Amino acid sequence: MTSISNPTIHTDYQLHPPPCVPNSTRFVCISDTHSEKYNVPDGDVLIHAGDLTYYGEGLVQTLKWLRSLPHPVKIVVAGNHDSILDANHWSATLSGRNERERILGKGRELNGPSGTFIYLQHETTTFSTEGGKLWKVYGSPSAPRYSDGAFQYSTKTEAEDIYSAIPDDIDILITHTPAYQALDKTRRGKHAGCPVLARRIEELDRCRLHVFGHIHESHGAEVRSRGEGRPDLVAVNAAMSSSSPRVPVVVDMLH
Ligand SMILES: [Mn+2]
Repeated sequence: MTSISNPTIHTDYQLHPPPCVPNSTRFVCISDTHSEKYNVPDGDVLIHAGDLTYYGEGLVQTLKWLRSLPHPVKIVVAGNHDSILDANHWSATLSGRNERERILGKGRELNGPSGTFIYLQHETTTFSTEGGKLWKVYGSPSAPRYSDGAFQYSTKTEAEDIYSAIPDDIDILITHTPAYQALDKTRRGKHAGCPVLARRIEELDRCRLHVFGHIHESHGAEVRSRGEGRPDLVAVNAAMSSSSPRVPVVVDMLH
């Protein structure tokens, strides 16, 4: 039996994936581009799951690149490297603040009416595709503390505060961190994803797609059946940065 949410996923293709499945929305997923540019196939929606920059450097270049891509909808969250976007993390000095404002001002200019992207920092957005399908999305830049970095939390309580803000009825979740035990294995074999996020996702009955990055070495996609009339959940670790070549993960979601 084919589930209504049956997704088609492409993680390995030469330059162009096969055409989009009819009556679907094509999501093209990237993350952890760290100021580098990649070949990105066309699609209805581009999702960037954070780490646009390398320690805050290269934000403007990355936004220019994202702006040049053809996707009619582009949704972006930040990551632990994007310290310039984290007001709590950026330098407390006046020159630091001025520099931040200067760069963010340039970023805002780039986010004009043409070539716009939707930046989500613990926020929800909805959009509809050309075919009229409405999607509800929540995006968060957070991750468990690891070394120094932006948007990180240290305690279970902080994590619960962050993830309890996700609306129950979202279709798509974008976070920088993976959830615990879902494409979150480091090269040392440790599961570095967030258990609080994993528990919250279990409560999101309508969620069909979770896009994240952060743990570069667990790039890929997996589909999890959740039973009891709930749609399958596609987890995508979209991290691009790697010593071996990778392509963006493409997911066609039936309407
Ligand atoms: Mn990264």
